[in-house]
Amino acid sequence: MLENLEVTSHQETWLWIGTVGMALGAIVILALGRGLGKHSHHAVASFFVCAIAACFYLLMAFGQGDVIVSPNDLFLTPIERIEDARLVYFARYIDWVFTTPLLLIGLMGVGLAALTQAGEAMRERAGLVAGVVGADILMIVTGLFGALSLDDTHKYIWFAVSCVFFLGVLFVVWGPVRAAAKAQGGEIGALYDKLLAILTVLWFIYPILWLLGTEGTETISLNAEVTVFAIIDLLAKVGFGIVLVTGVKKLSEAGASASAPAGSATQAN
Ligand code: RET
Repeated sequence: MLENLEVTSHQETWLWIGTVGMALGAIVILALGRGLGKHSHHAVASFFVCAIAACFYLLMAFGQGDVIVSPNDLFLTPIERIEDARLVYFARYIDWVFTTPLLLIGLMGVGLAALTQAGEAMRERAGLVAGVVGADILMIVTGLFGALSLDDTHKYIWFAVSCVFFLGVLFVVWGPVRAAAKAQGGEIGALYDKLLAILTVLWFIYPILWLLGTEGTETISLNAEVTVFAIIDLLAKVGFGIVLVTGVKKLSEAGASASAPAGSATQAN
């Protein structure tokens, strides 16, 4: 659709809201993370999730984060072929390829906190983290391939491949990582479950929006898509980061961890 080839002022406004929201979120998370002591890595990772997103939102607000994909023969064919051209905010995928692994590492840092001893436990932890991060990176990259596809067959095959990796991520964080979180006892298990529920609900919106939006079926306008992406991005990054950092802080203040020895079953790592 031709109207979806334009960066409108509505989109610009929401991209600026995304930029400012992420920048403010980064500052708030840094402030909340003060006093986290040896758990400060959670605040550092959550800060960078928001800082990275702020930079990519700024790139998009400046009009530098989108590209028009069009048939190679655009200028040699009748004007109707322009209908096949689409505007793609490719910058989203660069943002996500860095930030989604950091979000998952934050979640798994809570769930796998007890697996810190050298040897078997550490190897199990490394295996789970590598599996989730690998699948997540492929989910984003293949999603980008789909977004850049003009041919519907290519597009939906890439979408399906991306969904398979998404299900792989969910399988691990709902299966073995959740079991390890539960094994650490009540409070850590409860924090993990809360973070997992927030992450799952929000992350499911991304493929749905992709399908409804200009990357997929063009059921909703690019304006609507940019608006909803900005809102769920803020919730998935700033909202998730705040719940993570305040949750870990509460646990460490309650003495569930701070002075416990490394590898203690009650340590929120
Ligand atoms: C894509 C493409 C099609 C299939 C699937 C997707 C999933 C994307 C997800 C993105 C999460 C992004 C987050 C950003 C943080 O702000 C790539 C849309 C499954 C789950 C959490």
